[in-house]
Amino acid sequence: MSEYQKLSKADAAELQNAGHRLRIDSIISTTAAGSGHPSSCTSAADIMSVLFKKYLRYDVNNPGDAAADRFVLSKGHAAPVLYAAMKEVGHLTEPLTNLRKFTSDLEGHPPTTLPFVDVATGSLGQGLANACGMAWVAKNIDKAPYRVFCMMGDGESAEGSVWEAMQFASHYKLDNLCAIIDVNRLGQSEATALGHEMEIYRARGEAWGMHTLVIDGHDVNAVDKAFHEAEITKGKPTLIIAKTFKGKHMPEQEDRDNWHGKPMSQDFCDKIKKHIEGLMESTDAKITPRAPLQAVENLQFASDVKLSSPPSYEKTDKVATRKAYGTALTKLGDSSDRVIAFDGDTKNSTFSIDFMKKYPERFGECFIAEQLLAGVTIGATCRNRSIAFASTFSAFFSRAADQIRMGAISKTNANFVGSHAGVSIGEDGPSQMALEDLAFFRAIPGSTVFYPSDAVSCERAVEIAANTEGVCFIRTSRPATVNVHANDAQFAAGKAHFVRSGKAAAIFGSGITLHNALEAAETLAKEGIEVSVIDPFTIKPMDVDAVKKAVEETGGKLITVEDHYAFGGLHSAVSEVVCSEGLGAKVKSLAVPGVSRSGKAAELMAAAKIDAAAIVEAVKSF
Ligand SMILES: Cc1ncc(C[n+]2csc(CCOP(=O)(O)OP(=O)(O)O)c2C)c(N)n1
Repeated sequence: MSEYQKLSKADAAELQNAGHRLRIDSIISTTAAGSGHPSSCTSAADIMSVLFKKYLRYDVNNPGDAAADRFVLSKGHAAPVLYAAMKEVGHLTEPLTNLRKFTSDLEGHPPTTLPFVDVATGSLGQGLANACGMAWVAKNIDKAPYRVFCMMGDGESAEGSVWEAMQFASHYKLDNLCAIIDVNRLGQSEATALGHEMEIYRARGEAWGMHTLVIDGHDVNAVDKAFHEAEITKGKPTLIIAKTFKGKHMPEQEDRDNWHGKPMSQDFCDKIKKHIEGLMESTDAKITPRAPLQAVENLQFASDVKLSSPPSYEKTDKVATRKAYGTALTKLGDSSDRVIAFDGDTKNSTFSIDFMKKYPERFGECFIAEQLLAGVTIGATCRNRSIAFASTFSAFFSRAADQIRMGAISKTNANFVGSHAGVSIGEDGPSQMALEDLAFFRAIPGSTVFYPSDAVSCERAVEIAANTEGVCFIRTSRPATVNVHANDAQFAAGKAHFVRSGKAAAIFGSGITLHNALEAAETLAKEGIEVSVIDPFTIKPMDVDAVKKAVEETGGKLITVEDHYAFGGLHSAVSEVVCSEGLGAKVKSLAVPGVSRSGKAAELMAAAKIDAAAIVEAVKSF
């Protein structure tokens, strides 16, 4: 354990001066932009100075290198102080006055287009879960000594997701993680609930299992000592709770309400700059950031991860797609030790348990904390460190909608697998049924939405998702169903399968409703009515050629049948193609009309009119 060496007077002066330079740069850049959050930057400036100049290990010319320590600015609105820090150490040469300009990557909140930003932040309360994912991967997958730091605001800490993340960090003994709360007493519209009640923060941090330190966040000596202690603390993550003042060293703004998110006028800017320059001590000390301890291989996005063996089912096997997910994930895990999985205490229902049993060291239990689950998974995949899958009941991903939305902004490659879709889960009732999930995941930019209908296609969906960039969502079903596709069937995103062909109508079904459609087709065939039954495989992208073919062959008689509410799912996807391609077709929608209830799956599907009988009726009433 290395002994703490107190800062020399000269080094302390230099770190203090650097803090002042970060303040000045944050104020100047936000004044130039005419918007931004200078007062939120100035409270954090001294902590940023010590962290970026003395503690973070990175190559200033290549801060995105895999070996580098990570920094997550969870209070993303303080982006100017992060840019100022990267300028201070010599990385950023672009004028900070480009802040918030359309032509610059110095966006209002940190974007992942900057090499020193791994996850987009700005929706408060999410950064720590991302940081947990990175630290978990560092420890368990990379097994490398790089560390992860995360800076939050005190207002931000009202988010429950912050404390979910601490619970995860302490459960997994992430001693490579250091969280910081910049307790500047003020939020956006008023003071925070706790103000400067530092002992209450301490008690909370300790209660969540963090090695908790309360310090004066403007005293560089105290900040330095705290970062040292975090570095040598083993077995526990550290939480530094720093008492600071919003608008520190801005004489007319410091510790005053109503200055959040307000840039200074040029006049104020000039005056404050002069004032802060007057506080600087002369020193010739030079402090340069430390290099990483150990090289770590940079990884590209993998696009060649394969199932270790192809699907092998008997035609008559009845297998739920959720079970096939567990099988496929395990097979992917055989092929690549970068495949990892997280779950939210539903692993025996989603079947991620199968993966956990074979690869326990690559499985992370997030417990019943879905925002954490999504945040950790997004953090774990960044810089291509892993191919990560998160699973829970699909309904519960809605709790993490904001994390997933932010994941898209981060350009995440995280994969989300939602089981227990629709009314076909049966007796558990509507609280457990996902009926909006397709609409949500389809709306995410760059997403791919898989809805496999049997075990064979589900295994392939998992394989394709692992190799597909952007957010992938796989919707799995609870009931066991027979296999529709041959073991050697070929699958691709945006490639539908005509499972049956006929001219009376074309029925698009996914998951359980594909089976209902096939049952209906049998019934209709007995009456001499032949219909097409189409398995789209992906609801996004939708196979345009398949929709065109269905329209041509049936004279424009299409039916979509889905175990989902009527808007944003399969009907929307098929109708979008009909509209955008200018196809002459009527698209009848069979979808769950409203809130369901407990009952047998067959009863609930009949009540929702998405069962075989309803499909027969829809075909006949064209
Ligand atoms: C989830 C979320 N809710 C609300 C906001 C709007 N907002 C931006 S900054 C802010 C206040 C943040 O206060 P604090 O965390 O204490 O940071 P400070 O600026 O004081 O350092 C708010 C409410 C947001 N960005 N994200």
